[in-house]
Amino acid sequence: MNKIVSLIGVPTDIGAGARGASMGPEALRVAGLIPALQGHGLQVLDRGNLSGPANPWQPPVEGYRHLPEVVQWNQATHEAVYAELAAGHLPIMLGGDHCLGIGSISAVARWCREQGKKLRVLWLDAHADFNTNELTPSGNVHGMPVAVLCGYGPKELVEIGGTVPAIKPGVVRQIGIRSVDQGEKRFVHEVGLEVFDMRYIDEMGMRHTMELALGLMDPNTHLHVSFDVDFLDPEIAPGVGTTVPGGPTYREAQLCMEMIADTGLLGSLDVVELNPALDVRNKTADLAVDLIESLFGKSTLMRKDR
Ligand code: EXY
Ligand code: MN
Ligand code: MN
Ligand code: MN
Repeated sequence: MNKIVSLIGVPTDIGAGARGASMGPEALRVAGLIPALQGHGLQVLDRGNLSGPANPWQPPVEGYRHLPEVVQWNQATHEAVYAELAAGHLPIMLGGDHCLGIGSISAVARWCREQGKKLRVLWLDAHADFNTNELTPSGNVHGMPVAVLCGYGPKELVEIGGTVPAIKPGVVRQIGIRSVDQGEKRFVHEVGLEVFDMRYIDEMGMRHTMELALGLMDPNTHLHVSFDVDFLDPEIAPGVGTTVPGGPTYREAQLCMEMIADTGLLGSLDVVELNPALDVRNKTADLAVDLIESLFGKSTLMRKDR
């Protein structure tokens, strides 16, 4: 585990359907993210927030809302994430809406290619985020980042990492999925995305799910976790713009994070879609910090075999 983590605030709601995720980075800091990470022996560099264009709040054009602004935010994210990886740090992106996954994961993929490392992406989300401009019901780019990373999307976005596609669908494991649009569902099947949806978790349990999602990783693997806070059940995490009932419970989410920590391979993290305008006394931010602590081994000392 890399011991220097860099926090990169990406205060944008440019790709979302509700305003407010732009306040996410500050809410995570207010919830005590920095001392929490330091408490686990990590050195924390807070790089502050990236800047980018304001949200013009316009309707979609050719199936995309705010595409030029989404491109600018993601270019900035890509460069910032790549710089931290090149410095040997573990970047944590404080979102911001999930469109920022395009910039962050394209940077991680570029870094892995250059270093000859394997990549595994865990996509923790209620949504598959696999829409295109033809399939999307909303035009919101936060519903498209996985498709864009796999090469399906506008040229300006799919080319952000230099190599197209930035990643192959085979490196992705999606967990917690329970809201997928009709056409999106067909497309997910067509490309063979590996999805552990809530039905799977209900039937097989989180432990078995995570064993498969984390399976077959050799020690030369860079594990990127893209944690959309709407992954969590809205009863425990109301502060998101696109709540979907029936998500993982507190204990299921903890186990998910703990099993990721146990791999020792976590190399980068996005924490996205936290919307303080919809939260209750920063409850969702507090929970996100709690779960991030588990990702960095909060419960490891309690295990007798360590
Ligand atoms: N599938 C819906 C759409 O594309 O509009 C909702 C997407 C929500 C995306 C959220 C954040 O993960
Ligand atoms: Mn998402
Ligand atoms: Mn989501
Ligand atoms: Mn704590």
